[in-house]
Amino acid sequence: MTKNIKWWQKAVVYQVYPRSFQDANGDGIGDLQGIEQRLDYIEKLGADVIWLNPIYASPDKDNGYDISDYEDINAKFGNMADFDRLLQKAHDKNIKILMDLVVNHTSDQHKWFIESRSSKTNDKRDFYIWRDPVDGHEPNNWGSFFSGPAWKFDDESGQYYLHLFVEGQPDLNWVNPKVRQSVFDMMNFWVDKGIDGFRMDVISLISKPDGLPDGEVPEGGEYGNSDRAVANGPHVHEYLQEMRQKVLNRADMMTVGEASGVDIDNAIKYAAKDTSELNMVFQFEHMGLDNNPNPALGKWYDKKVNLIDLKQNLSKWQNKLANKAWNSLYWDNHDQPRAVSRYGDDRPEYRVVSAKMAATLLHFMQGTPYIYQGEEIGMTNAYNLKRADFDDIEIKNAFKYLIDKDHLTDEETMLRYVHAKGRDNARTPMQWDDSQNAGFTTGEPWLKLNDNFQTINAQEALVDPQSIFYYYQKLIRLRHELPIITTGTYQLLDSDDDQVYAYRRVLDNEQLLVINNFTDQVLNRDYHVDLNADVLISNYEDDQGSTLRPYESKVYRF
Ligand code: TEU
Ligand code: CA
Repeated sequence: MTKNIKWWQKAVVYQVYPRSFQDANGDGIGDLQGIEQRLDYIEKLGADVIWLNPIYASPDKDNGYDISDYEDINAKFGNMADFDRLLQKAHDKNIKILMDLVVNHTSDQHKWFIESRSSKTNDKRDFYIWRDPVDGHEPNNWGSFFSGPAWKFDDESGQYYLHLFVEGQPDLNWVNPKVRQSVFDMMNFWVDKGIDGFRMDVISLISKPDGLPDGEVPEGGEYGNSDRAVANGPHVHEYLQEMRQKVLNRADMMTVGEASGVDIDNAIKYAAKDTSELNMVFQFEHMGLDNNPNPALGKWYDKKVNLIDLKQNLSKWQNKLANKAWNSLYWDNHDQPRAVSRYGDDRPEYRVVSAKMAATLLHFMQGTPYIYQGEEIGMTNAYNLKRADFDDIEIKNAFKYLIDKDHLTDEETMLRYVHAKGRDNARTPMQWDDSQNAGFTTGEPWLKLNDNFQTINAQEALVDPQSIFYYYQKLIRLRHELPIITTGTYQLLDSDDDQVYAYRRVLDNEQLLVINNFTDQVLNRDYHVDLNADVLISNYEDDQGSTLRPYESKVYRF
């Protein structure tokens, strides 16, 4: 097996959210030149690949996920020459670049949509999903992912168009072969530039079910669940195989599909070993374990995940994908709260130790790990932001619909939920140092900073040999050095222990025992470890055997 390992199976990805990473020209918005200035930092961490969130021309209704020109750069971030230089500089350092591919939808300002909307007989009409009203209403009951209906009425032509996300993000009609060919041509434009792969936005949603049937309405909710109605539609695998033939096979690329609504069986099809489609998917099941028990509130909730549920879920993915497909490993990204706040403990006395615990838990699993910018210094959720400070359309709509319209919750509770789950927790500017605006910008930052930047920042981390940064650096190095981390089998220990997450990795005669105390308690657990066993990595300086201190994490190697 070791011989057939692909480069992306040993790689660690560092995700950069360009808007919030580094501003080079003082306009308060991160940009490509800023990323270039910080390449040394990413190189020092040791990541192999950078995934860039969308940098294409966009009216920014959903922070770049509404693209108006796929072959142009958002002027806020720079221009194509800046991109070409960044790619070159990254490649000079042996760092690869993964581009975000957003092709379930475009912006309503994309020239295809402008034409499509112009008349019912325009030859781009069929590039999008237009339907007549039914009894004066929306064609079906689907809700937008970001609250409200998924259909927008167009006065001019008297039809509705589908937008699974916000109004400014009309869904492309993948049934139309001209749409597919246009997307593949555009992808080839980027492949020809020498990029190293794609992260594919909501790729599980591109094939809509025939006849667009209503979705199931959650109890207390108003709209049908469009995620469940649409995900893994009838032709999605066919379209991805076509993409593989026409684009992906042209180079040695890495692909990861963002796959909301995907279960194990589907993931095995998307990410099968034969690579007829994608290399791996981002599954969402573990992201939903701490959802609100009231389905109408969805993710908006502030209770921590139950460890047994988490173990069951992650172990299922580890075991069932083994030898069949490939896992991606992530705690957070630009859509999720901060890892240490959600899976660790961001109180000052536990922040560092618990961030390292969460990192250990994830990084010894099988799959390709993703580190979201700031995770490597233990950045926390942004509790100082108030309703008026938020920028994210999902958060704004949630306040608007769930409080103002549906009255599902009150403002104070909603704010608590947003502090626990809102996307802006991840999007506050990167904390580089303790100077004004954390070294992110000399101007006015586009989104308020987390007010803890004076204590939590990269400069601080880089001078402290015990920092979270150096811990991640070591995790990455170990993955590069020890094949067992990539190829070993996975075995969960004590599945009913709701305080400690322990597992083994096994390869031939070699073994790793990974032990993580998920609580702030001192615990006692005996894993019958030989006193002479080597501790490969730990977040405490000494080993106290069966005594596990708060959030203690250690890995033995036999
Ligand atoms: O996210 C898709 C997705 O599934 C999200 O709706 C997710 O459920 C939500 O953000 C959790 O709060 C992708 C992108 O990552 C996201 O940033 C975009 O807004 C979205 O697609 C639309 O392109
Ligand atoms: Ca800028």
